[in-house]
Amino acid sequence: MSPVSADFLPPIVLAFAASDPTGGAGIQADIMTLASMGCHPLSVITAITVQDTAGVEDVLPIDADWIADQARAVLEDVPVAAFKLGMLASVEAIAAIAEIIADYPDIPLIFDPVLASGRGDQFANEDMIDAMLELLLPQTTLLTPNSLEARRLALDEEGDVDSPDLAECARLIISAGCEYVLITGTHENSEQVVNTLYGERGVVRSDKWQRLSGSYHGSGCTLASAIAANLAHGLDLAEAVRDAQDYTWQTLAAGFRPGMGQYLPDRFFWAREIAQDSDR
Ligand code: PXL
Repeated sequence: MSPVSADFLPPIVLAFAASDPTGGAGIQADIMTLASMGCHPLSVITAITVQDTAGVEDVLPIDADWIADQARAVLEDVPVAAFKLGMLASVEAIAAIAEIIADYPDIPLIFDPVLASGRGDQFANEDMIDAMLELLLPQTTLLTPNSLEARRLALDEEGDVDSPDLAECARLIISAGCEYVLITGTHENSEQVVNTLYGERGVVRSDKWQRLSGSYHGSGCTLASAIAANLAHGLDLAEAVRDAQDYTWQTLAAGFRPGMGQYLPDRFFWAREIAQDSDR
Protein backbone atom coordinates (compact mmCIF):
# COMPACT_ATOMS: atom_id res chain seq x y z
CA MET A 1 0.00 0.00 0.00
CA SER A 2 1.33 3.44 -0.87
CA PRO A 3 0.62 6.23 1.65
CA VAL A 4 0.90 8.90 -1.05
CA SER A 5 -1.43 9.48 -3.97
CA ALA A 6 -0.12 9.25 -7.51
CA ASP A 7 -0.36 13.00 -8.04
CA PHE A 8 1.45 13.93 -4.79
CA LEU A 9 4.31 16.42 -5.27
CA PRO A 10 6.65 17.60 -2.53
CA PRO A 11 7.45 21.34 -2.61
CA ILE A 12 10.21 21.81 -5.16
CA VAL A 13 13.15 24.20 -4.74
CA LEU A 14 15.67 25.06 -7.46
CA ALA A 15 19.17 25.67 -6.06
CA PHE A 16 21.94 27.27 -8.10
CA ALA A 17 25.28 26.53 -6.41
CA ALA A 18 28.77 25.09 -6.79
CA SER A 19 29.86 21.54 -6.10
CA ASP A 20 31.75 21.00 -2.85
CA PRO A 21 33.13 17.45 -2.87
CA THR A 22 33.36 17.38 0.95
CA GLY A 23 29.56 17.54 1.20
CA GLY A 24 29.88 20.32 3.75
CA ALA A 25 28.82 23.36 1.72
CA GLY A 26 27.63 24.17 -1.80
CA ILE A 27 25.06 22.24 -3.78
CA GLN A 28 25.59 19.13 -1.67
CA ALA A 29 24.59 21.10 1.43
CA ASP A 30 21.55 22.47 -0.38
CA ILE A 31 20.42 19.06 -1.60
CA MET A 32 20.77 17.46 1.82
CA THR A 33 19.03 20.32 3.62
CA LEU A 34 16.14 20.50 1.17
CA ALA A 35 15.65 16.73 1.22
CA SER A 36 15.88 16.62 5.01
CA MET A 37 13.17 19.28 5.19
CA GLY A 38 10.76 17.41 2.93
CA CYS A 39 11.38 19.26 -0.32
CA HIS A 40 12.55 17.96 -3.66
CA PRO A 41 15.74 19.75 -4.79
CA LEU A 42 16.44 20.71 -8.38
CA SER A 43 20.15 21.49 -8.70
CA VAL A 44 21.94 23.69 -11.21
CA ILE A 45 25.73 23.55 -10.88
CA THR A 46 27.44 26.94 -11.23
CA ALA A 47 31.05 25.85 -10.58
CA ILE A 48 33.14 22.88 -9.53
CA THR A 49 35.51 23.32 -6.61
CA VAL A 50 38.52 21.31 -5.50
CA GLN A 51 38.64 21.32 -1.72
CA ASP A 52 38.96 19.30 1.45
CA THR A 53 37.58 20.07 4.89
CA ALA A 54 40.47 22.48 5.51
CA GLY A 55 40.21 24.78 2.48
CA VAL A 56 39.47 25.43 -1.21
CA GLU A 57 42.24 24.71 -3.71
CA ASP A 58 40.59 25.63 -7.00
CA VAL A 59 37.33 26.76 -8.63
CA LEU A 60 36.21 25.97 -12.18
CA PRO A 61 33.29 28.24 -13.16
CA ILE A 62 30.75 26.52 -15.41
CA ASP A 63 30.11 28.32 -18.68
CA ALA A 64 27.12 30.70 -18.32
CA ASP A 65 25.30 29.09 -21.28
CA TRP A 66 25.54 25.72 -19.56
CA ILE A 67 24.12 27.20 -16.35
CA ALA A 68 21.23 28.73 -18.29
CA ASP A 69 20.57 25.50 -20.21
CA GLN A 70 20.51 23.42 -17.01
CA ALA A 71 18.01 25.80 -15.43
CA ARG A 72 15.74 26.30 -18.45
CA ALA A 73 15.43 22.55 -19.04
CA VAL A 74 14.06 21.82 -15.56
CA LEU A 75 12.05 25.05 -15.27
CA GLU A 76 10.15 24.29 -18.46
CA ASP A 77 9.29 20.85 -17.07
CA VAL A 78 8.85 21.10 -13.30
CA PRO A 79 6.93 23.57 -11.05
CA VAL A 80 9.22 25.41 -8.63
CA ALA A 81 8.12 26.94 -5.30
CA ALA A 82 11.36 28.78 -4.43
CA PHE A 83 14.78 29.64 -5.83
CA LYS A 84 17.98 29.50 -3.77
CA LEU A 85 21.26 31.00 -4.99
CA GLY A 86 24.67 30.08 -3.57
CA MET A 87 28.14 30.48 -5.10
CA LEU A 88 28.05 32.21 -8.50
CA ALA A 89 31.51 32.11 -9.99
CA SER A 90 31.49 34.70 -12.82
CA VAL A 91 29.82 37.95 -13.93
CA GLU A 92 28.43 36.04 -16.93
CA ALA A 93 26.85 33.44 -14.62
CA ILE A 94 25.25 36.17 -12.52
CA ALA A 95 23.83 37.84 -15.65
CA ALA A 96 22.50 34.56 -17.06
CA ILE A 97 20.80 33.61 -13.79
CA ALA A 98 19.35 37.12 -13.38
CA GLU A 99 17.80 36.83 -16.85
CA ILE A 100 16.22 33.46 -16.05
CA ILE A 101 14.73 34.39 -12.69
CA ALA A 102 13.29 37.58 -14.21
CA ASP A 103 10.89 35.28 -16.06
CA TYR A 104 9.54 33.99 -12.71
CA PRO A 105 8.79 37.13 -10.67
CA ASP A 106 6.30 35.35 -8.37
CA ILE A 107 8.74 32.72 -7.13
CA PRO A 108 10.53 33.77 -3.91
CA LEU A 109 14.32 34.05 -4.24
CA ILE A 110 16.66 33.35 -1.31
CA PHE A 111 20.14 34.61 -2.19
CA ASP A 112 23.15 33.58 -0.08
CA PRO A 113 25.88 35.91 -1.42
CA VAL A 114 28.91 33.64 -1.12
CA LEU A 115 31.80 36.11 -1.36
CA ALA A 116 34.34 34.05 0.59
CA SER A 117 34.43 30.82 2.56
CA GLY A 118 34.38 30.98 6.35
CA ARG A 119 38.06 30.00 6.07
CA GLY A 120 38.89 33.10 4.00
CA ASP A 121 39.04 31.63 0.46
CA GLN A 122 37.86 34.49 -1.82
CA PHE A 123 35.14 33.66 -4.35
CA ALA A 124 33.92 37.03 -5.68
CA ASN A 125 35.76 40.00 -7.17
CA GLU A 126 34.48 43.61 -7.31
CA ASP A 127 32.88 43.15 -10.77
CA MET A 128 30.91 40.19 -9.49
CA ILE A 129 29.76 42.12 -6.43
CA ASP A 130 28.63 44.98 -8.70
CA ALA A 131 26.72 42.52 -10.90
CA MET A 132 25.06 40.92 -7.86
CA LEU A 133 23.95 44.32 -6.58
CA GLU A 134 22.70 45.54 -9.93
CA LEU A 135 21.14 42.41 -11.43
CA LEU A 136 20.19 40.11 -8.55
CA LEU A 137 19.39 42.28 -5.52
CA PRO A 138 16.34 43.88 -7.17
CA GLN A 139 14.91 40.37 -7.69
CA THR A 140 15.79 39.03 -4.24
CA THR A 141 13.16 38.28 -1.61
CA LEU A 142 15.72 37.58 1.12
CA LEU A 143 19.50 38.08 1.10
CA THR A 144 21.42 36.08 3.75
CA PRO A 145 24.93 37.57 4.10
CA ASN A 146 27.13 37.02 7.11
CA SER A 147 28.28 40.26 8.73
CA LEU A 148 31.52 40.36 6.68
CA GLU A 149 29.60 39.96 3.43
CA ALA A 150 27.01 42.52 4.53
CA ARG A 151 29.76 45.11 5.05
CA ARG A 152 31.16 44.42 1.55
CA LEU A 153 27.72 44.64 -0.10
CA ALA A 154 26.61 47.83 1.67
CA LEU A 155 27.66 50.58 -0.71
CA ASP A 156 26.76 54.18 0.13
CA GLU A 157 25.49 56.79 -2.36
CA GLU A 158 29.05 57.27 -3.69
CA GLY A 159 29.46 53.53 -4.17
CA ASP A 160 31.91 53.27 -1.26
CA VAL A 161 31.97 50.71 1.54
CA ASP A 162 32.20 52.51 4.84
CA SER A 163 29.70 51.30 7.41
CA PRO A 164 30.73 48.95 10.21
CA ASP A 165 27.23 49.25 11.70
CA LEU A 166 25.10 46.28 10.66
CA ALA A 167 21.74 48.09 10.85
CA GLU A 168 23.14 50.72 8.48
CA CYS A 169 24.48 47.96 6.19
CA ALA A 170 21.00 46.41 6.14
CA ARG A 171 19.48 49.78 5.20
CA LEU A 172 21.93 50.24 2.32
CA ILE A 173 21.46 46.64 1.09
CA ILE A 174 17.67 47.00 1.12
CA SER A 175 17.98 50.30 -0.75
CA ALA A 176 19.82 48.30 -3.47
CA GLY A 177 16.52 46.52 -4.06
CA CYS A 178 16.02 43.34 -2.02
CA GLU A 179 12.96 42.98 0.19
CA TYR A 180 14.57 41.52 3.32
CA VAL A 181 18.10 40.88 4.56
CA LEU A 182 19.10 38.41 7.28
CA ILE A 183 22.56 39.30 8.60
CA THR A 184 24.17 36.43 10.49
CA GLY A 185 26.49 37.19 13.39
CA THR A 186 28.83 34.19 13.59
CA HIS A 187 31.87 36.33 12.73
CA GLU A 188 31.06 39.08 15.25
CA ASN A 189 32.89 39.27 18.54
CA SER A 190 29.81 38.63 20.69
CA GLU A 191 29.15 36.01 23.34
CA GLN A 192 26.06 34.70 21.56
CA VAL A 193 25.48 34.57 17.82
CA VAL A 194 22.91 37.24 16.92
CA ASN A 195 21.10 36.93 13.58
CA THR A 196 18.91 39.88 12.61
CA LEU A 197 16.22 40.04 9.93
CA TYR A 198 15.64 43.50 8.48
CA GLY A 199 12.91 44.75 6.16
CA GLU A 200 12.14 48.11 4.65
CA ARG A 201 10.97 49.45 8.02
CA GLY A 202 13.94 48.16 10.04
CA VAL A 203 14.31 45.12 12.32
CA VAL A 204 11.70 42.40 11.77
CA ARG A 205 13.17 39.93 14.26
CA SER A 206 16.45 39.23 16.01
CA ASP A 207 17.41 35.80 17.35
CA LYS A 208 20.24 34.83 19.69
CA TRP A 209 21.92 31.44 19.62
CA GLN A 210 24.43 29.78 21.90
CA ARG A 211 27.84 30.05 20.22
CA LEU A 212 29.19 26.56 19.49
CA SER A 213 32.91 26.05 19.96
CA GLY A 214 33.75 24.19 16.71
CA SER A 215 34.63 25.68 13.33
CA TYR A 216 31.93 24.69 10.82
CA HIS A 217 31.85 24.45 7.04
CA GLY A 218 28.48 24.90 5.31
CA SER A 219 26.36 26.61 7.95
CA GLY A 220 25.37 29.51 5.63
CA CYS A 221 24.30 27.17 2.80
CA THR A 222 22.30 25.10 5.28
CA LEU A 223 20.53 28.16 6.71
CA ALA A 224 19.63 29.68 3.33
CA SER A 225 18.37 26.34 1.99
CA ALA A 226 16.33 25.72 5.13
CA ILE A 227 14.67 29.12 4.71
CA ALA A 228 13.92 28.31 1.04
CA ALA A 229 12.43 24.96 2.12
CA ASN A 230 10.22 26.65 4.69
CA LEU A 231 8.98 29.22 2.18
CA ALA A 232 8.28 26.41 -0.29
CA HIS A 233 6.20 24.74 2.46
CA GLY A 234 4.17 27.95 2.74
CA LEU A 235 5.53 29.52 5.96
CA ASP A 236 5.60 33.30 6.09
CA LEU A 237 9.03 34.85 5.84
CA ALA A 238 9.67 35.68 9.51
CA GLU A 239 8.54 32.22 10.65
CA ALA A 240 10.60 30.58 7.87
CA VAL A 241 13.68 32.45 9.10
CA ARG A 242 13.08 31.57 12.75
CA ASP A 243 12.49 27.87 12.12
CA ALA A 244 15.45 27.61 9.71
CA GLN A 245 17.81 29.04 12.34
CA ASP A 246 16.60 26.48 14.84
CA TYR A 247 17.10 23.66 12.31
CA THR A 248 20.58 24.96 11.36
CA TRP A 249 21.67 25.29 14.99
CA GLN A 250 20.67 21.66 15.57
CA THR A 251 22.62 20.51 12.49
CA LEU A 252 25.69 22.27 13.89
CA ALA A 253 25.23 20.97 17.43
CA ALA A 254 25.11 17.47 15.90
CA GLY A 255 28.04 18.26 13.56
CA PHE A 256 30.83 15.79 12.88
CA ARG A 257 34.46 16.06 11.78
CA PRO A 258 35.14 13.60 8.95
CA GLY A 259 38.63 14.86 8.05
CA MET A 260 41.48 16.99 9.36
CA GLY A 261 39.70 20.35 8.95
CA GLN A 262 36.33 21.78 9.90
CA TYR A 263 33.20 20.20 11.33
CA LEU A 264 30.29 19.61 8.92
CA PRO A 265 26.64 20.15 9.84
CA ASP A 266 24.58 16.96 10.18
CA ARG A 267 21.50 17.78 8.12
CA PHE A 268 19.97 14.42 9.04
CA PHE A 269 20.47 14.63 12.82
CA TRP A 270 16.78 13.84 13.32
CA ALA A 271 16.95 10.60 11.33
CA ARG A 272 19.82 9.39 13.51
CA GLU A 273 17.83 10.23 16.65
CA ILE A 274 14.92 8.15 15.32
CA ALA A 275 17.24 5.26 14.42
CA GLN A 276 18.81 5.34 17.90
CA ASP A 277 15.40 5.39 19.57
CA SER A 278 14.24 2.38 17.60
CA ASP A 279 17.44 0.47 18.51
CA ARG A 280 16.61 0.80 22.20
O1 PXL B 1 30.13 28.23 2.60
C1 PXL B 1 30.12 28.89 1.41
C2 PXL B 1 30.42 27.99 0.25
C3 PXL B 1 29.46 27.80 -0.70
N1 PXL B 1 29.66 27.00 -1.77
C4 PXL B 1 30.82 26.34 -1.93
C5 PXL B 1 31.84 26.48 -0.99
C6 PXL B 1 31.65 27.34 0.12
C7 PXL B 1 32.71 27.50 1.11
O2 PXL B 1 33.79 26.96 1.04
O3 PXL B 1 32.97 25.80 -1.16
C8 PXL B 1 30.98 25.45 -3.10
